[in-house]
Amino acid sequence: MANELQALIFDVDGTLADTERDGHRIAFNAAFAEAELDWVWSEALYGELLAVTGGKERIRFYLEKFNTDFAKPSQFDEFVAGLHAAKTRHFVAMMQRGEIPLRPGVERLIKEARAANMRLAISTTTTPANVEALISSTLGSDAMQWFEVIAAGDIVPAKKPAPDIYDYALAKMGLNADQCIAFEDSLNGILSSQAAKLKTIITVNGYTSEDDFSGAVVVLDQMGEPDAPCKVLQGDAEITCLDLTAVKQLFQA
Ligand code: XBP
Ligand code: MG
Repeated sequence: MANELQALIFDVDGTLADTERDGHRIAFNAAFAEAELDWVWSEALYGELLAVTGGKERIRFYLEKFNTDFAKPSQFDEFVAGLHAAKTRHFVAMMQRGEIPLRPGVERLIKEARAANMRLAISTTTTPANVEALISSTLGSDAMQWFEVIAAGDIVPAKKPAPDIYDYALAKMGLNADQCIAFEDSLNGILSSQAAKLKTIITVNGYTSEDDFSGAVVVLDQMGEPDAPCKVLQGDAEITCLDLTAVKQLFQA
């Protein structure tokens, strides 16, 4: 018999909300335009850039692989940090304007878990200000308090797919991996959660539906709502709406 489930640990980008294509990508492009760079990240190019997590890391990857002719300024680290700070400013403003909603079922599951005194945490590579802006604008100004740990961004040097951000969240909560379950949407996400030995539920999105999720406890198209069911894409669970009972069953299976 496995341990009793103590905590749900959520990834943010792609899992809580579809932030990549219409959020982060747009914010990067706005920062590039503001800096008078002619870089434009199309939807397709951004899909390739998602191979690398972290915005600063993604900018460097773009220059290494897709824009090799760009003459790097002498203060390159500062240049990247400045671009990324502008991108964060744009992204936060977009979230504050409520441009990206939570994915189906996310608010329902988080509220059900809270009502059941389940412990909640966030584990993400994105910048803390982005998490705060998304959570506050969608769940309310006090909702950041619902999560006892917000493990985010540069808090650990090695971002996903490294396990470090999950290890950090577990250590802060004083829990072991076999007492928690992770929610992810991408290959880099599940590589990270599984390297931290966490069982992982996947909800795919447009950029990640072809990723290899062979180790997931289940792969769903979304968490679903009672009147708008989810689809099971991988795994033998019969789930039409990912509620806390279903999460506990997946954890025990
Ligand atoms: C999310 C990311 C992040 C965002 C950008 O991955 O890869 O890098 O795209 O965030 P995950 P910053 O969902 O696995 O956490 O620009 O703030 O770094
Ligand atoms: Mg993600």
